[in-house]
Amino acid sequence: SCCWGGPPMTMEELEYWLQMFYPHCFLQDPETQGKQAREDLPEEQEPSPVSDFDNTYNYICMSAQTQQKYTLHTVQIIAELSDITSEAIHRLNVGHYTLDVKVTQLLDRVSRLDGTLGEVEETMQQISLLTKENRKEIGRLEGCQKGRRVGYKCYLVYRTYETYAGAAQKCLEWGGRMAMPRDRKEQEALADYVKAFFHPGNWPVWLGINDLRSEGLYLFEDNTRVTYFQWRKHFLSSQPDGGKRENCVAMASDDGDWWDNYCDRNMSYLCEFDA
Ligand SMILES: [Ca+2]
Repeated sequence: SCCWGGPPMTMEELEYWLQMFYPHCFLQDPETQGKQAREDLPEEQEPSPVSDFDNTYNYICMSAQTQQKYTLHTVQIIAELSDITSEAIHRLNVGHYTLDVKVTQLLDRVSRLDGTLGEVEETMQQISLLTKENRKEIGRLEGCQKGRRVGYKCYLVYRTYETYAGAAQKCLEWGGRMAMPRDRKEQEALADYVKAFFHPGNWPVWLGINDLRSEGLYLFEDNTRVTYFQWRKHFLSSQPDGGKRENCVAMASDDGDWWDNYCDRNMSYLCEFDA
């Protein structure tokens, strides 16, 4: 007999147990229970219920002859499966090789693109540098072409409004520096130019002079000391009068006099260029 009447087991345990001790028995799926054709089974071995365990499942036992037939069939299926598996493994291998080649090609392309990108970046840096140099060259040319030449330098007014620091930056970008009238001759030429430029208006324009580092000690933008001054002198308002609050110097366009101002005030500015 192959009938089982022991304590409850899980389905897996039961299947394992059956295979170990009753290899010619198998569990019958409840779906097909009663519908399955019985022609392979000898009549004397009708399926019997598992009374003490779970009566919704049957397990079926086969005669040695039927078992042989089933085993042969299984071997055939395994052989077919083996062929299919080999074919699948072969195709996977081919696929893997193809992917490997593609990945290598992609890595190669990425590497070449990386190189090209590097070259492009270098070129752009060169262009940017050349653009800056060009702007400086244009600035220098404009400084003397549009501005006023005084000895070995040219002054040029820029009408856009900048803070003192902004104006200093702009003058450098134009290839020059903030205007630094160093003596009476330069001061008078500059005053004349600025007056003519803004006539008939009167506007303040930044010069490259400040006492930012030390109150009352006036320095040019190149950190040299100012020795010639053109402060406005008037009984109502004598300059400089801003103390530590006003540390940047602007020229009034009507008479060329100097006034101290808040450095963050926005106004037109003067640059100078080498002639
Ligand atoms: Ca001051």
